[in-house]
Amino acid sequence: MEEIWQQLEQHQQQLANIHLRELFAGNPQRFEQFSLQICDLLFDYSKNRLNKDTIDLLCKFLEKRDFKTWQDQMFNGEEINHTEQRAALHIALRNRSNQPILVDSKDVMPEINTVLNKISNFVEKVHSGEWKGFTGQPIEFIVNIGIGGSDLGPKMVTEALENYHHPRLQAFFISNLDALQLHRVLKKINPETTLFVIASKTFSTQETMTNAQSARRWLIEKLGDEQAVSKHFVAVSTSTEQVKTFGIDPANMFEFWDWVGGRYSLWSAIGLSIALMIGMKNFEELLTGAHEMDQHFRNAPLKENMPVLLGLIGFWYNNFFGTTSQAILPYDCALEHLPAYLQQLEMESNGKRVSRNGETLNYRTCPVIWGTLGNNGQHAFYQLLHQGTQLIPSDFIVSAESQFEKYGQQNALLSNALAQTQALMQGRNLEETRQGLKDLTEMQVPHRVFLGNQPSNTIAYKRLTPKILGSLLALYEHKVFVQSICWNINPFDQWGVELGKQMAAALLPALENSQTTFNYDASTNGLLTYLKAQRT
Ligand code: G6Q
Repeated sequence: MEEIWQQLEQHQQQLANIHLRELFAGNPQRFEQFSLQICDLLFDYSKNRLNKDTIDLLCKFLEKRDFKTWQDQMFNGEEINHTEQRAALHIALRNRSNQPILVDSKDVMPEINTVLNKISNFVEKVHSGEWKGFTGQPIEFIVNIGIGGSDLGPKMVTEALENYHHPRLQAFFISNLDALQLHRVLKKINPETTLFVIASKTFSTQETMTNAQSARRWLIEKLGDEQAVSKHFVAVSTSTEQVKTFGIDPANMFEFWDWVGGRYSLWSAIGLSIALMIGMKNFEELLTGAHEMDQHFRNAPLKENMPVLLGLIGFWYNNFFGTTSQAILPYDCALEHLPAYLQQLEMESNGKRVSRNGETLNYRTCPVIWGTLGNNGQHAFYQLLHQGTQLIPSDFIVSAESQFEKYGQQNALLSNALAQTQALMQGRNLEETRQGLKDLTEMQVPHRVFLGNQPSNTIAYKRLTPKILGSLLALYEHKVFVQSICWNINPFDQWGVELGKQMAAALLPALENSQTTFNYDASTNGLLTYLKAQRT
């Protein structure tokens, strides 16, 4: 084992029995020392089981993993996604400096700007009412049909920025193969005023193509003419051929490129639904926020680098404290879908068991990412965080102001956010419990004890704007990259989703034909028999 890894293990043993309370008691400057303000975000990492030596050692570890070289390779458009032979250049999509970025010796910035202009013109036409539906009505409903990276990002951002929505437009997102989701949307929209955005990098994803075909049939049924499709369907894809095959005019297609990974694609034309809903100016603000975080990530020293610290702290718990999950707890209703978005970003990127070279890893990689709006979580699963048997690091994401402050509820929300991180950190020991709750019987006491020492990060900001959201998302993207370097894995592929897709294709005929006996494993045979019987 590497020497630095051993040093980290030894250092963990020194810290293992020190309570966070002691760390705070011993250092009145702990907040100043272990917090950072960048891109209108405050990152307080003082409530973590670490000291200055921990940060020194973790940064040394990252240097030994050639972090700077990997980072340069990513920013320079090199083929760091080696298993798919492509670059991972989401940073180019929001490169507001416009400095050339080369892929295979070609500057990608001109084509990025061309697509941004095309999006901008289209958004303007939809907003002004110049773009009309088949019967001459302006658009009122934007329906994004996509899945995975072509759904989670656009949906999360669109819903987070509801305050910025164009007053005439409403957005819906369809991803699931279950036709119920499609049905729920179709009954709320008017075919004459609906624009379907078919978002798919490959334009061959089963879920998206199936929903898009059904939506197309619905539209033609309702408007009575196949010609209507060109006024109500646009495509976002890397594949002009597939878009043509589906029946969408390439003039109504917004392009992106194979070096944009699905879960990193909301900054590309995949963000068309976002731009339609919040307007181009605000979409550009989102890009600017991400670009500023990119610049910080690229240039700040490791110990003052927010994504680096966020990544290293996660690595510290995962690989030295044996934690297996990470909670994401927004105290901002606008970020309701952030935990689901981060689940994909982190788990699809770093849920890997072999190194870049294909060797089996003998350490743990990505933890399970989970969470929900923090205030709701308090009345549901926080019990386990406070008194369960597992160490679970949490990210509290806190907005100082509410987007809707009319009735003055924000102080109560903030007091809860702060109290939770404080309670997780401090706990209430046996003595305090006995003293504080005098009427308790001895039997009741242990049930009221809180050990504390549960770590958390707090990321806070004034109020969610497109720019702050852009910075926040880029922060997590780069955190994932930092951890991939710690674990020596390729975060930009996702081969783990393939096997199930192939098996689904192989099983489909058994569901479609009249076969009643099957030749799979006993469980699959039994389930097929049951499900087919229910349907007849
Ligand atoms: C993300 C993944 C995956 C992808 C979906 C949709 O990084 O690649 O979630 O986004 O499978 O793919 P298409 O955009 O090609 O339909």
